[in-house]
Amino acid sequence: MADVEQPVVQEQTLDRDCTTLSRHVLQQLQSYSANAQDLSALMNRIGLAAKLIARRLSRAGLMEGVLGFTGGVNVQGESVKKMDIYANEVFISVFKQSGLVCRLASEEMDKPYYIPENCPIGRYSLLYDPIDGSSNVDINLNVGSIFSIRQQEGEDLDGEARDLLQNGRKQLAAGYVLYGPSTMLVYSIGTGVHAFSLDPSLGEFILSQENIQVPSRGPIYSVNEGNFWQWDDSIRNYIRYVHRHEGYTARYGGALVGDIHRIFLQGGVFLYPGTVKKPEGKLRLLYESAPLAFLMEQAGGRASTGTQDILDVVPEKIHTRTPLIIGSKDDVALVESFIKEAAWESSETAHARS
Ligand code: P6P
Repeated sequence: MADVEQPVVQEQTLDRDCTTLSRHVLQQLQSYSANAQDLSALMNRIGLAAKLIARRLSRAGLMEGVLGFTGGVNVQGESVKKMDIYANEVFISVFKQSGLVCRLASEEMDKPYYIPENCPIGRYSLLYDPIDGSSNVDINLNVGSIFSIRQQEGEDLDGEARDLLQNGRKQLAAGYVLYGPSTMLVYSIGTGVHAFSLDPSLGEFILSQENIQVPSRGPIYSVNEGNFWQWDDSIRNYIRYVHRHEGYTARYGGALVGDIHRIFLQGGVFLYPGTVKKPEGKLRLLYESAPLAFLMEQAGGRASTGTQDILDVVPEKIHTRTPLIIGSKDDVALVESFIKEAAWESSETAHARS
């Protein structure tokens, strides 16, 4: 009997459409163990939260209660957008039902939120920035969510969550959701960085890019140059360098997730340095810089405070901030070289004076 032609194209399309988030996690772990199933279920819940937030954002101009400010100020001292509150509550609601997550730590909450009914069984903590770059919501530009999953260690009886105050290499999983022209979810469980696109017709995140590798160097430098005179001289010298040399282009969207996603795909470096007044910078370690650093290292890039790898920083408190220099390894090293040179010069000057 003649070989029956296999409809290859259709099979490939169907196979692609079946590579959902939860299936991909199990494929990556090559296991159906309890831990693998937990991570698969956790990622699925992140996907549900992302779909709920994406749906709300898509109706922002059409319904009450989405745009604008609540009139409140969060623990960061920042004015709270209505979307910040909604997105924060989405994560709480989605993970309350998960049975897996005992504790949520969010940019929008001073203290971690406990889900007692989950705690004896669910030994995971979710750290997240529910809507990053929320100032972009009212002008219909991209925003993101950033998440990090850690194992809860110990009973945390006094609610101080001290086990969260460990370096970023303790993360089990990390990722972000980019709410842009399409909604993308990018994650890693330590086996590479993988991107999923939300197919609204299926209501599923479908694998669109596997094993993303950031170029070793790239043309983009992404920084808010409005802070130029607030920075240390070393950073100003780096900016003068890229101004004077061919091959660099500035891109800054004011929303971390979109700016970082561009770096992942095109290469280059994103910087949010400290300033004279705020040497620790603006971005929060546990639910912004550390998850993004986890991804960037998985993709062959680097993330540094300027003097220390982000993933080695041990926070003093949940909302600890650090400077952030993240992206292609050669570009991060170039920024660090200006910082090292300035430190060497100041030590030489101090030595000469002594
Ligand atoms: P600036 C948004 O508020 C955010 O936390 C990040 O998403 C973004 O990268 C940064 O702050 C922008 O800060 O000071 O440049 O407006």
